[in-house]
Amino acid sequence: MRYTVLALPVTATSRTWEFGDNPEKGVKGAKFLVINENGRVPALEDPNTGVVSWESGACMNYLRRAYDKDGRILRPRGDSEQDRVDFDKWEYFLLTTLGPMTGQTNWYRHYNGFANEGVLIAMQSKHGAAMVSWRGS
Ligand SMILES: N[C@@H](CCC(=O)N[C@@H](CS)C(=O)NCC(=O)O)C(=O)O
Repeated sequence: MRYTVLALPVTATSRTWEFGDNPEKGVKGAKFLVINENGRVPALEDPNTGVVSWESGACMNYLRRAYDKDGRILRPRGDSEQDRVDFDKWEYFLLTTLGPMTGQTNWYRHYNGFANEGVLIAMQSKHGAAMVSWRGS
């Protein structure tokens, strides 16, 4: 989502939230749950329109509709059906494969508090799949 914002003619400020239920700073805290009741980042609030969104795909599509109305910046390479499919397939790959695998890999590597053999095997498998995904992109 960060790169979507950077690509568009819009000024944005970002805020970092932390894991946990700290009422002021946590993604499961009261302040953040007003923005995203699912308690996860990314989320966005657009003061220009009052729109609030979460889920990276929904946020990116909103930003495209709101700030790239003519489809000049974030769009398929051309006007053919193949161009549209190429755009869609990379977007879906990002949302359904690369994003989730990378997220799980980060969780198991850096945040999971209890390591055991099953978790380590799962991590290696996820890590491998995420790396293959990144290499292929
Ligand atoms: N499918 C969601 C995934 C969101 C997600 O899992 N975000 C993680 C960080 S990458 C998070 O906020 N985790 C905090 C938690 O689950 O407590 C999206 O694409 O936005």
